[in-house]
Amino acid sequence: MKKYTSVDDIENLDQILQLAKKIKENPFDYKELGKNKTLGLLFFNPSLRTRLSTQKAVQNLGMECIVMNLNNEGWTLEFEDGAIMNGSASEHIKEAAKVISQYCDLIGIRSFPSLKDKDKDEAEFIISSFVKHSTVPVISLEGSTEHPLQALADALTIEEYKTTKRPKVVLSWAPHPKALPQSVPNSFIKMMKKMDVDFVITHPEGYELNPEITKGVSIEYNQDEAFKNADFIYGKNWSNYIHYGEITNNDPTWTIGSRQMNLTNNAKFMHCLPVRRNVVVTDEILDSDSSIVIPQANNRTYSAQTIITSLLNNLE
Ligand code: AN0
Ligand code: CP
Repeated sequence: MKKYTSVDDIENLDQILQLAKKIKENPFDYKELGKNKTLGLLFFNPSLRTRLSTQKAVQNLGMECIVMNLNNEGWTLEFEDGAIMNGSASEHIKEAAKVISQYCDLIGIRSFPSLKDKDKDEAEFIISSFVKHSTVPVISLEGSTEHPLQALADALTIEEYKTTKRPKVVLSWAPHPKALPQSVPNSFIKMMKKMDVDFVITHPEGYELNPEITKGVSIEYNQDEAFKNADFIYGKNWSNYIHYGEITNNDPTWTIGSRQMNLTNNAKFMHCLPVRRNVVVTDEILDSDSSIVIPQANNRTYSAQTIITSLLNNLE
């Protein structure tokens, strides 16, 4: 593995999941691999889990970590080639990425989409600029179209909690007061396509995601119908992809609660977090035994550690 900015960068998921399980069993067995290595974490947006779990993964590997919030602590960066830099940006990505690469063996970047300029977001403008100008491997800590570390933690969680060989997994849209990225659902869909699961997406009509990503996946507009016999429910809001970045539906009947969960095969409830209680999912579900969002978040450490291990092994 040379970079991890998309679920597409996983060549052999079985191998990666085996490594993740081994790492989770013995997280401190790989301390030699990370010795004298540094991971740089660059955040253009807030984070709780990604920041802390990746730092934890780094500690488990005997590495060092340096973290920077680029939005309010760094120089404003210019990303356009050939820009005349007489505006607010003080430093070009060309210098910044090369300089950071001298301090770090790996670079992780969180950069949410604008949700205004679809073409720029789909080009993963910021992360791909880092990939282009860095001289070390880049990890996405959630980009404008994907959240691949989350998806690997999700895959590991499904592996751990499944009780049948081929579980039914349902990704359900749910309401949210803010316009959110499509990154988490995109990466989750790509991951489910790699796994042996019966996968269904449910969302209101008009909330279709990028058809290149959902190609071949069944879409059920009736949420209750989709939930029938499900083993896993993955709740998540995303903003409209067609009317790009808009909120065109806030129907509270889509809030995931016992009405829908009672239709499932005693399904486990998953969410990447942070989650809005009683908007995305009810207290009743989140506080019940069917919710596995806390162990799911725990798997973020092993997801990050697995990817860092794979990238470091490739540097040797
Ligand atoms: C972000 C999102 O939906 O992509 C981050 C989730 C990991 N969520 C919010 O901004 C609430
Ligand atoms: N799930 C996730 O990535 O959480 P944070 O935004 O808190 O990092």
